[in-house]
Amino acid sequence: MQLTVLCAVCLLPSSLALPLPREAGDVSQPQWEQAQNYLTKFYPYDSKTKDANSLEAKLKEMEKFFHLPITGILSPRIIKIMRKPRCGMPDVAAFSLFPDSPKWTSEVVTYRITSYTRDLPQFKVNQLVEKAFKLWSKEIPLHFRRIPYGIADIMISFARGAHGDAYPFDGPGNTLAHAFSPGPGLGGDAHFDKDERWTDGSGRGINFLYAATHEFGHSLGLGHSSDPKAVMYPTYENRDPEDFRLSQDDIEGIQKLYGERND
Ligand code: RSS
Ligand code: CA
Ligand code: ZN
Ligand code: ZN
Repeated sequence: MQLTVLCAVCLLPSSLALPLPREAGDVSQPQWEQAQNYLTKFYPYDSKTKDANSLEAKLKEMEKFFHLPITGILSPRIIKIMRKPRCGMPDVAAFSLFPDSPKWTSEVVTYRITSYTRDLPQFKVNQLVEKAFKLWSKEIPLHFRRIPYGIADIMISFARGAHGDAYPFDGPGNTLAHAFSPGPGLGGDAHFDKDERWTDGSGRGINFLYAATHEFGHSLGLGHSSDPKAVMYPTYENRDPEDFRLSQDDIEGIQKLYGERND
């Protein structure tokens, strides 16, 4: 069981040949060294050729990923992004699984919603959770069953700040939610930051159906995808949450774990 923010233990290739160009005067030595470590960790190889590549090429991949001008030169702007807390998955390949590919082994997986947000009526949250699970169960031979009390495989809650696991939420914005990969105890559980403004699509705020579908992808064993069309893409910004469906990449990822639904 791993939380998405701790989901990859990176074995770093020693592919660092050339040092990274930096904007003269703007980037200090420690920042420059940290940036090189960051790039080696999160961009271990070329996303197309899968070969080890230079630090400059890694930086260009990162700039591309964050839709920044592609310069290959380390700037204070890119350092700011590196400093933001982020998931430990490399931003390469399309879909990804957690190490050891944890998954649910029973055909029926239970869930329980233990707390709610004030932003949406409870029945609406129940509906959207059901809908999010359906998006996944349409593709795989699993059934999701809601239980009203007791311990479910996937415990779902809204919480703010420190909430009993090692990953306190951070107030409005930044991290919106997190979920644990399949397993006992916290495994599979999905937590949503109560400090966000949650919406069913009818008002401004974070689309709960979208976030729930993403989190349940983690609860089922999917890591992040580098495909910007995938629901398992790591960021909410620039998504179109009003009209979304699982992408081919999400479907391939989940079917790799559970196989296809045959009814
Ligand atoms: C997950 O992977 O389960 C969490 C993911 C999420 O919260 N992603 C952050 C995000 O997109 N936040 C949007 C608002 C902040 C924008 C600033 C830049 N930034 C669940 C989503 C996909 C439903 C990732 C993120 C983006 C982030 C951050 C995290 C700044 C911390 C700080
Ligand atoms: Ca937050
Ligand atoms: Zn939590
Ligand atoms: Zn995620």
